Amino acid sequence: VGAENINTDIVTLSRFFTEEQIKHPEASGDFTLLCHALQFSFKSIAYYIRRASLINLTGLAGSSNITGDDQKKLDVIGNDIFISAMRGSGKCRIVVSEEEEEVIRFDEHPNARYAVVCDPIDGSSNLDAGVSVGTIFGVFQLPEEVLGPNKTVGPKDLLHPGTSLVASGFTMYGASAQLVITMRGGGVNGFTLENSLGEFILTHPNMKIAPSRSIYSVNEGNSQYWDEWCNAYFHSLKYPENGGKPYSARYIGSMVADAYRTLLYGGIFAYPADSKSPKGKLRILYECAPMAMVFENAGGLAVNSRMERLMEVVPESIHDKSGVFLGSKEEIEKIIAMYNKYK
Ligand code: AHM
Ligand code: MG
Repeated sequence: VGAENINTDIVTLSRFFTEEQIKHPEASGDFTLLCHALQFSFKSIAYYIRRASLINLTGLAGSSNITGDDQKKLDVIGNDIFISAMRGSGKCRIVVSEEEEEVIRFDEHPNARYAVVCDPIDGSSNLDAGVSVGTIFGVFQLPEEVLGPNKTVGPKDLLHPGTSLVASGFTMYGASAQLVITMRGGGVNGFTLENSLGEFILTHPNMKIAPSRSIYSVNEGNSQYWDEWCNAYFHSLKYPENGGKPYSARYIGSMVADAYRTLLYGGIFAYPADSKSPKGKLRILYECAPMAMVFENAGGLAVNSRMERLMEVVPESIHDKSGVFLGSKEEIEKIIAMYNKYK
């Protein structure tokens, strides 16, 4: 490679955060520091996932999380890494993690302005097979009245819709670690972890999802539990009218990986509520809402099983669940049309 072909002006995630902060001269820098802690947790989780099979991290940890799933060793490690990073940032007051029944408060930082929600390792049933998993995160800014040493924060300070998120995104741990982040009212940017440098590099600036694409992603094994409109919709993709080409099916079983592919290629990702799980499987606060924000900011759409905008759904509890449909604008419009036909 000739020297002239080497890009010496790369945008790292750190540089990106700095440039974002400069755009907001009123910003205190707290958010930037929080983001640095977030990116460190993603790098650490990526590091342990890559070494999992070599250092005896696969298999179960011998405890259960609140949803009754067997916890993997890596689930426990990912959770601990995330919580330590948030505590260490000094800018996070409270965390909700999929792996923790209760909220985690950092009372040693009473003036910290941010609340962070996360699923540290989502899709962990895929871990032992070395299939992609991911971390999903969302950031809320706490109101002034709950800040200070004599104040307390609790779950009620987190029961807000996705429209209140100031930032969200995910990191997929696949062939490489891919971080996707978006801020309220902003675009979506994708970064790739360069392992030798230990830096996330901006490789997918201003990501936009294609308006349509004939790919669907859903656990079709649940179809006997689906509502009629839902079955009719997926049937219509496989048996298009007028002899059109049927859709391709792609389902990894890791929301982050399925969503990342959908973001890049277009199509629809769905986990419907059904008769077996009337509230759906995926969690509103740290799975559905952050993903919905990414998809909307990339020009896509995200709705629940009542075809309501996912970003506006207010969770009733921190682990509340919802059906979810997200993807290309025209693909989501198709399912809304089918729902309305059957209503
Ligand atoms: P988890 O948080 O316990 O890993 O479960 C969430 C995962 C998602 O990543 C994925 O979309 C879904 O569960 C897959 O569920 P299923 O195995 O029912 O298809
Ligand atoms: Mg999960």
